[in-house]
Amino acid sequence: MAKMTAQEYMDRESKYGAHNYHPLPVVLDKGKGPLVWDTDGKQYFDFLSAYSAVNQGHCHPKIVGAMVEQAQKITLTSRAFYNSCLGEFEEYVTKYFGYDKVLPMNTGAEADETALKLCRKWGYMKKGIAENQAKIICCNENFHGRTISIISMSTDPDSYGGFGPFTPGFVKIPYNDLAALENELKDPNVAGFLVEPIQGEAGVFVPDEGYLKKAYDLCKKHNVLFIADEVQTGIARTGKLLACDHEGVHPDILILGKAISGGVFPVSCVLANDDIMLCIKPGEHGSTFGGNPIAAKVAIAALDVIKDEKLADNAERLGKIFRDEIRSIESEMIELVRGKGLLNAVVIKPKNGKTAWDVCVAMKENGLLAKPTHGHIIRFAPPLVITEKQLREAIQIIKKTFKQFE
Ligand code: IF1
Repeated sequence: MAKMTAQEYMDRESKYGAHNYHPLPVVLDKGKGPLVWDTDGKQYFDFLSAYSAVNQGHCHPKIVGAMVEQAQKITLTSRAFYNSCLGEFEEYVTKYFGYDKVLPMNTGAEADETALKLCRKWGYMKKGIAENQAKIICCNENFHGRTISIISMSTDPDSYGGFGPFTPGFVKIPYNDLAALENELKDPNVAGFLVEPIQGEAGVFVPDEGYLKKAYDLCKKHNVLFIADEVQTGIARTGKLLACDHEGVHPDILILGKAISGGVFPVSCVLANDDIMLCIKPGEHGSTFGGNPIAAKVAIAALDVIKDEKLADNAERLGKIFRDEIRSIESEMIELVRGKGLLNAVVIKPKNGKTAWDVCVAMKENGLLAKPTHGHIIRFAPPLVITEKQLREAIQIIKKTFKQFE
């Protein structure tokens, strides 16, 4: 059969697939570490990392090996029975992050939903909130997934538009605003505060130094659970194991996903101590694939890699180089560079009708893949295994690209 062209791949997706995305026009076929190749064999630096799911690099041999080995033993038992892998993962991940217990799920949204349910249960059983009166505070411009209850918290019309009616019980406040938080915490029906330590989708909004710690302390003062969504910021992405670690905050409920599996298999989970986690009783929550043997073995391998290869340190060190170098670019299109570790973003000022999208298409032509979020912000988030040499090569591509728009 004749080799398909990239356009033929794209046309086939358009014909048979839902149009719920607008991808950059590139058809990826292979990945290794920080590199990906398209169907024509062209190489790119991957500066999206599947939205920070591939922190360990594409097709990491240790993680893929764990999946292949387990896939030949037993893949799925459901939780109707015990299996030989889940307890190993549960012990490993609770000790890894310092919690009594873990509730395993599959996607980030499922883990966020799990955290919302757990928080409400705790509110009724432990805080004494009247049935169905529990409130959870969330932040404007949040992103926690795409289920109906999660988009009920959203302030982005693209996320919630046309999907009503919405789940009640959410109180929205401005991000990075402690006064607004304290004001809402006075309501005795508030059970939890759900927050991203850095707002990824919103455009890598890094809150003021001390915001997370002060927010956590305010929650403790009002007997409210501090719930950190580290699906995107966790697993070494921001230069520490968790973004909360930059401020020494230990969330009451920790939500993980994406890179907990290195992007090899859908794995997510919620971590909490017994006084919270045991509010959910047998039969009250679960998932067919949650905690399956492959997920268990893949996640152990993926978390091993983070520690063995010191990827948080690498992210911290290379992130500083990245921000310094990009800030040194003389370009009217670069309004602002912000981020932490290797989660960074460049705010683009359109010029001569050229936008962030045009910059991303040009970077693609030059061998680097990144995608705009919210129109004018380009997120730069390479796999944390990238070397300094590779990072500097990638920075050269970015510099060359911005020169093309002068
Ligand atoms: C898409 C965004 C990023 C997340 C946080 C939970 C989830 C996500 C902080 C849900 C997922 C993904 C979803 C994906 C694109 C990507 C994304 F642009 F949508 F917002 F990263 F910023 N909490 N983020 O970032 O996890 O259910 O997807 O496993 O929906 O387009 P999920």
